[in-house]
Amino acid sequence: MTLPITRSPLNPILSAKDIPYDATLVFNAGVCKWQGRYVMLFRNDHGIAEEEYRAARARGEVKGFSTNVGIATSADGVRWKVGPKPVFQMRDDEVLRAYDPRLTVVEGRPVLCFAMDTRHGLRGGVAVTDDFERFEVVSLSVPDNRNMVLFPEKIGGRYVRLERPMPVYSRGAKEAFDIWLSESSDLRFWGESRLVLGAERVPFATGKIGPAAPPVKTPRGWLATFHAVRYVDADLPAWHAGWRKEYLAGLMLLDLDDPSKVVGICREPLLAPETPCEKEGFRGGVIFPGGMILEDGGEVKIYYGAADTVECLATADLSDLLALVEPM
Ligand code: BMA
Repeated sequence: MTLPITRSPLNPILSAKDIPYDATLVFNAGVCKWQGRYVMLFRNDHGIAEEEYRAARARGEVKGFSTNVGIATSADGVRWKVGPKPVFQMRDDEVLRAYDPRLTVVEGRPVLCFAMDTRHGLRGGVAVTDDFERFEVVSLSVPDNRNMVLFPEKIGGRYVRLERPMPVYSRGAKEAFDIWLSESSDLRFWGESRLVLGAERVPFATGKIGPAAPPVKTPRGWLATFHAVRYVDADLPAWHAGWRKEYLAGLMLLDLDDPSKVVGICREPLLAPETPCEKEGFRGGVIFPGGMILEDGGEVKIYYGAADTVECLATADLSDLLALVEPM
């Protein structure tokens, strides 16, 4: 089945060669429209070159990248100008790194959701900013939770986020992780948590699923991408042996008034790894959407990390995307 979504001929739209400071893997970006331009925050893993990394892994050593978050801006959402230095980074005795930024403008203010690796587990964070220079972290979850994305407006008087906790004991299968939702009155305290979509309901997932880009509002419901893992039998091209997880982009529609209710889902992956920059890289076969913009004319821009190495763009028509969604 050919789905009505078109990859940008300029892909990858952002990669390490575009970055004016140390950069190796530039991917899993969040994107929003703010004050008349597009703003992208991207993950930058750096500090080790490809050959050095491959050689260390082949010797059985584990080499970690350093990670920061950089900024790029754009007038058209396609061609990007990268800021001179990283804008967001977390590291101390406890915190190893912050990564996978997701951006939502809510009540005119940019909000950043991010993942954080710590010595005591993976946490999901929420930060607010007024200038993309200073970020105030207002909330950090208990472990293990991440992939948080905020809806662009309050629903029923509360802020709402999708998230992906990792229940290792209770789900009966390795990495059977699902999409959840929580609400907050102030972005700090989160509760009323409930299940949105179990991994077993996604026909093309054989492993975990999780939120991807922050949802966009349409007359028929909240349109949301998600990521889904499909295990494969042979190693995929990667900078290390043993990589056997394909990451696919999924599409679902959530109820406008109660977004914990799934109205429908696209039964096929919206995007599966196809092009060289999606199939080959640090971890080949990975597509991970992090940004979605609905333009006034109905065009939807979907930004996604490819192969954990570069950032790509695909576009589709809103009506075509809505037509793909079938009742659950
Ligand atoms: C997930 C996260 C993502 C990454 C993906 C594929 O667990 O770490 O940041 O893109 O794996 O490696």
